[in-house]
Amino acid sequence: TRILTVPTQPIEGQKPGTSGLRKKTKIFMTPHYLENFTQAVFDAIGGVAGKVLILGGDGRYFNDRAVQVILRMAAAQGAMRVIVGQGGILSTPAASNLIRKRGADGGVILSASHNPGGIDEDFGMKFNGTNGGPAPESVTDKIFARTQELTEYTILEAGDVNLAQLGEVVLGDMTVEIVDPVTDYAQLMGELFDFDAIRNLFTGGFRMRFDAMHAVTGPYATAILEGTLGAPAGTVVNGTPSPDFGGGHPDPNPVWAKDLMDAMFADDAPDFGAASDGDGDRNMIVGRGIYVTPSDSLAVLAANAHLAPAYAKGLSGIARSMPTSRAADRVAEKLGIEAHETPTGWKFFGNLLDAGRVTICGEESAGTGSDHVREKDGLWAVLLWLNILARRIEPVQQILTAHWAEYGRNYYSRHDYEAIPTERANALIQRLRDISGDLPGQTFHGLVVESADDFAYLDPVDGSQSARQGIRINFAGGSRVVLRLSGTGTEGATLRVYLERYEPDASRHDLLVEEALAPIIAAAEEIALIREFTGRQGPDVTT
Ligand code: VG1
Ligand code: CO
Repeated sequence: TRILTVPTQPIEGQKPGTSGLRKKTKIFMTPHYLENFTQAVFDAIGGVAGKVLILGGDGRYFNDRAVQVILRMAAAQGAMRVIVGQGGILSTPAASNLIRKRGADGGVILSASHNPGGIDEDFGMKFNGTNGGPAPESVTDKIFARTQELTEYTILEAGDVNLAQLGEVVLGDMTVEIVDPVTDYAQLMGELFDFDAIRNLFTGGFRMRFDAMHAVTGPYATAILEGTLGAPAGTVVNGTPSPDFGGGHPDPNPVWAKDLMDAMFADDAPDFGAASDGDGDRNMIVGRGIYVTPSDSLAVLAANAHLAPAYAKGLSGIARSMPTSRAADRVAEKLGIEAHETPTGWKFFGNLLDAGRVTICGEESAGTGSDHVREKDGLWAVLLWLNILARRIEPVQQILTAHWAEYGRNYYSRHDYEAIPTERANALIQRLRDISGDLPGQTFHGLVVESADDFAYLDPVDGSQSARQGIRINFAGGSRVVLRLSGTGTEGATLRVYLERYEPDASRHDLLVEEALAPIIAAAEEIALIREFTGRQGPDVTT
């Protein structure tokens, strides 16, 4: 084996977004593209010589090739050991767990998460640090800076490593350790939850449907739910990962997981439904005849977490991303614990979790997690729900109704305008920045603006600042609109409009969400001129 030094040039646009670098797969496959970004990551962390890394991805198209390239580059640059999931597969939370458990110096995760996969769809890559969490902005800024000055990279001249076989193989001077992707993760779940109680639930005839959406959680869910917990065979559907996720969007929401919604609203619906995304860090929760919004799920999980062994001592605090509904804040208030509001993206929770300031975190985009790893964790959320259901023996519907009666209901919806011209999206946001100072006191569709700003975050742990994280428009009475541009898309810009109405009165907790939010939607249009700027009559996706 020889080490090759390959001359290269900076490639434009290798800027990590909300969650790593995401591009069309074909872009990632162009010569030097993957290699350049990998080199930039290695350089940004001070090289990989003598280090231990975790490596794996969600199995989407090009995962298998990319893993081999990264292994050869790590070997060429003196890494001591790379621990890879069998077949190059690791879910995002499982990778986070392995980094922590094995005391690794970090990990590379190959995924574009909920974005579709395939040669004509999306691919992605992100780096997680020693705590198991996504690299903070200070590191992603360094990575981006390195992509703009690269002149060469090094790679070992060698054939592919056989990743099908568990065990250790040598690549140059580096050890490649191939591990089962599920084992360590499944063990961790067993430590957190009351598996006996959940097993009894299933023995008692409780029925569930878990839709893995042809993505990475299939093997994890099958092993844990059907294997360890004794759920009947067939509980997990679409459980075999495929490189293009069966041609669908592996995005667990009522639009892309419509089959699950249909099953849960049918006459013979099971008791509980759930789904996860491409890389296994998101979750969707559906009861019989009722969809649980991720924001409500976060609040309910926080309020009931003490029913699971790992959280029996109580929570230190709760964090949510800024656009996530404020339902969780009310739970924190009642529990007398800290509540934090962070910018979108899991990387902003890392410091709070490391410092022990929060135990549970969540995002409106179907992400929930805790201090057990440093990523959101789809199956974790499902298991916490199951643990709660096993202890409360109540339908999901009843748990939600009781929660709303106690805390009030935060009606919530997100409208996405996808692939709109970037200049128009930027202009819309810029205009809101410009007028936000004048909004307070004005009335739109009967709603009085109380405050408006472009959210800026000051990290209370390390003092780092992140500005321009989205426009917040708060109305009197606890309702609000948030507007921001997505940082995970690969085509034009995606405008996200987050709509929230707080309703304390229990006699008004069973409205249709669209009806409950109608005044907020109208006010958002009047303030932000969405139709005019986007040229669209309505959102592409409503969740
Ligand atoms: C979206 C979500 C955000 C989430 C991110 C990564 O980002 O809104 O909450 O953390 O995806 O999730 P954006 O910038 O497009 O709004 V995943 O499961 O795609 O890694
Ligand atoms: Co994901």
